[in-house]
Amino acid sequence: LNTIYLKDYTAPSFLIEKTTLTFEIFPEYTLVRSHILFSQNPLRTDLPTQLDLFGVDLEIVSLSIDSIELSDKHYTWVDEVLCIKNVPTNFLFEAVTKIYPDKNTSLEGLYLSNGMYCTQCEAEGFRKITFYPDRPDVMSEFETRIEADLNDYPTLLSNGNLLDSGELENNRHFAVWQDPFKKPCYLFALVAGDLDVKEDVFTTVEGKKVELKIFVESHNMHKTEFAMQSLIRSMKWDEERFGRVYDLDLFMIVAVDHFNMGAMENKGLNIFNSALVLADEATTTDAGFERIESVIGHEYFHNWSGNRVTCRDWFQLSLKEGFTVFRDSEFTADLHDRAVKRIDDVKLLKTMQFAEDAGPMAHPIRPSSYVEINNFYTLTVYEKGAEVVRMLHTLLGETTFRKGSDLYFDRFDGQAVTTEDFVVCMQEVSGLNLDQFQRWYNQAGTPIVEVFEHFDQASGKYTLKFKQSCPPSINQPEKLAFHIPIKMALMNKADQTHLDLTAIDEFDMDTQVYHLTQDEQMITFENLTSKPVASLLRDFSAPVKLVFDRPKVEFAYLLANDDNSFNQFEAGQSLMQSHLLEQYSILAKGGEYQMDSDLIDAMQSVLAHDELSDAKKAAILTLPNFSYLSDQIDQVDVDVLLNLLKQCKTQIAKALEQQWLDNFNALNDSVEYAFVASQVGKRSFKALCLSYLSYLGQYSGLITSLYESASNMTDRSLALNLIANSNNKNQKQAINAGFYEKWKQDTQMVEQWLSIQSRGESTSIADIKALMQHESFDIKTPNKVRSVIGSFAMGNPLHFHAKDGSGYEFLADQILVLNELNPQIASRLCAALTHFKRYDENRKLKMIDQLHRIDQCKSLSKDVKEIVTRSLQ
Ligand code: DPP
Ligand code: ZN
Repeated sequence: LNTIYLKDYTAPSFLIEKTTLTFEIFPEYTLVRSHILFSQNPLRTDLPTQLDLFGVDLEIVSLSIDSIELSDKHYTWVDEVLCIKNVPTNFLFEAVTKIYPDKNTSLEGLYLSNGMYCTQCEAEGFRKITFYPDRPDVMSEFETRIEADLNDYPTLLSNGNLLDSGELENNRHFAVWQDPFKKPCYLFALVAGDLDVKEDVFTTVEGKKVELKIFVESHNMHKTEFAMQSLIRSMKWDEERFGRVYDLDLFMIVAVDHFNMGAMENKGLNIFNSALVLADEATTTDAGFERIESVIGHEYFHNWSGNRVTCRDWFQLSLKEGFTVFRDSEFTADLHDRAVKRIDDVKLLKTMQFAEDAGPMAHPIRPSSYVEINNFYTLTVYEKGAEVVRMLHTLLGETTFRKGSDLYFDRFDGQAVTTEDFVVCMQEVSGLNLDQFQRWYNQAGTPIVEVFEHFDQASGKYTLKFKQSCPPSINQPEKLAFHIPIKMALMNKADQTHLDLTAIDEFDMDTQVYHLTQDEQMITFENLTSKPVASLLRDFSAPVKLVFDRPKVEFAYLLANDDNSFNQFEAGQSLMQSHLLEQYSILAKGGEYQMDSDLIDAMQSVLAHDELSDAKKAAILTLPNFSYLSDQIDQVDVDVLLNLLKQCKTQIAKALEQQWLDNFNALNDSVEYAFVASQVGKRSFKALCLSYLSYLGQYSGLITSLYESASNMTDRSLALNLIANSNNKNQKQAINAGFYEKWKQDTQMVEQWLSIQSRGESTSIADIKALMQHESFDIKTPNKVRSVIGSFAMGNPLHFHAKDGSGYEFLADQILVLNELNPQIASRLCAALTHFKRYDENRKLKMIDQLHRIDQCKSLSKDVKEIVTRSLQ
């Protein structure tokens, strides 16, 4: 395996003045002609004369330099690198290559999706189109001419503005696109297809009219309105909140069914996975609408954080992704319910990213090495990366942070830069020393912050001690102390006021942040009449594990009284978690489950709380999930934990049955559906009530009638999810068959239908295999693979973790098939096997066996090889 290191970075030898491309699309192949003006990079004082270009799966027709054709003795082409020696200082490089998009199942480079040509170039897909310096620090203007059959491909698109178009002989036509902004080739895009277009116009704050176009297959036109409105909201929000104005006259989005990622921010021509753009209330859930809006925002926001200012190299990926995820999460928070958005984000981080940090793929948000960069489009780079930006925002406050981001965009516009460049801007505008903060970019793992408190009634003295540490990760046995912002308040139980924290050295009054920078730090208060209740790490101000062994009554107090919405939620989670972990030890030793009546009381008071919104109630009353809990337990026994969760939910359902039912009935109204925070909150609370009731057996009628009467996909999918868990085989089959019959023409509905079934508690491996035989399944379509195989491996713990190892074997079989077709998708699926350390000995060994079996495959892609090797080392 060839490992690439950050420390080996060198500036490119040659820069590009302009890239001109011609694509001649024919049924059997596509001919790509490139015309590239190179000049020696003035920064390279060693005056290089060797040109290195990347190229993969290309058939060479001709190569030339300054119009002199090269023969194969002029160059070498080994392992993706075409190397031409003795080139002049400035020269024209031309290549004619043949590619075969119809055979391209990797979905990188140029490929076909439902008869439409489209591209995906990030991270290193452009090298499958033509020879090029495929690295983000080589930026160029692009002019692209596309020629294709007029009937089959009436729509021809690329980045920038349309310069020319017209008809050619033989019923062919052409279009020429020009992108005036310099960009790296990973932002290149091309589409040729037969598409309908939804149009609108956005007038920027500067008064410029921007044409907006969303291209879809004609049968999807009725599902484009929401994406269009989301785009308009994104453009407006980025002007208001970040001062970022759109720069071209045209912004296009194209929906494709075959896509490895969610969406791609190509300059002026975003390409989206259909599932993340097409929506209407009949087929899209509340969660789906929110996700679509946020991804439309995310890709649009990349126009500045990613395109205008891009990454120097792929180690800096979090520079654009962490920042852009932060931006899209603020977008959602500003538009909807800030507290609920924060809760959702932190949940994702704690269940998925913390697990990554604790597993074999642990890496800093700026990794120092990789084998295959596609393996680093991770929760760590994205979500933890966003948390690191959020910490900067917390440390600086909104006004100063905005000054920092303005400075960053201004100073580095048109450049390819590093994460240090970003942090330095934040340092300059704030005057804060962020040297230690930079460790967040270089050290992997989730820091642990232990808290100890002591109150002495006689002297009125209260001390709060913080101790930080971070467990070792691969290649990083020792970690240095992090700069951890701990947003906090000390609450006075007697009168609900907060203690005055002005006197604390490390405390910043403006931001309410305590700066933890040492391994250990202590705060002391004198002259208190009673012990305060500490509300720490408010809003989850740092991505750390807070360990604070405190009396349960304090959690109950915070659950009832904390005026920080996130911490109120967190207090409830702590109560549930401690109950579940206590009971887990009892069940693991063969004991019997016993519900804690204090927990029921606490839940009851949440239900009766009149200041809490429906959305908050739903969030607070949801138990920590299987995946999160299994991370808290050493060598978890899957059966014990699943059994525990089931018993606990059943007891909660029983104890509060009348409340769940009353609330369900009250919330189950027939208002006309709208995707607005108040309704979304109602529906999420309603879903929770019905989910608890479903544990009691006698409510299946309620579930089926909700299914039958549902006027929107949120309700319909709730019912379908609960039905998928039930053991009533006949009823389940009838409902599933009916659903498919009704919706089989709608790809997004079929994908959801497959996914719900695959996650169903009563769906066995045999059922999964049967689903893969269903006419709607296709292993070459990533969404289908994710819906069935991914949902099963990540969302069906009961059957995936079957004791006999059959779930693991099944997954390994699929990984081996996909390895040949689409390495990126194969590699993603490996994650479910790599966390074997978490599980009991029997399961652990069976998972390792399957990893070895995969490892023995002779044609293993470097994507899969890297993950498997790291896991087994
Ligand atoms: N398209 C992916 C994203 O926006 C990769 N850049 O995150
Ligand atoms: Zn992104």
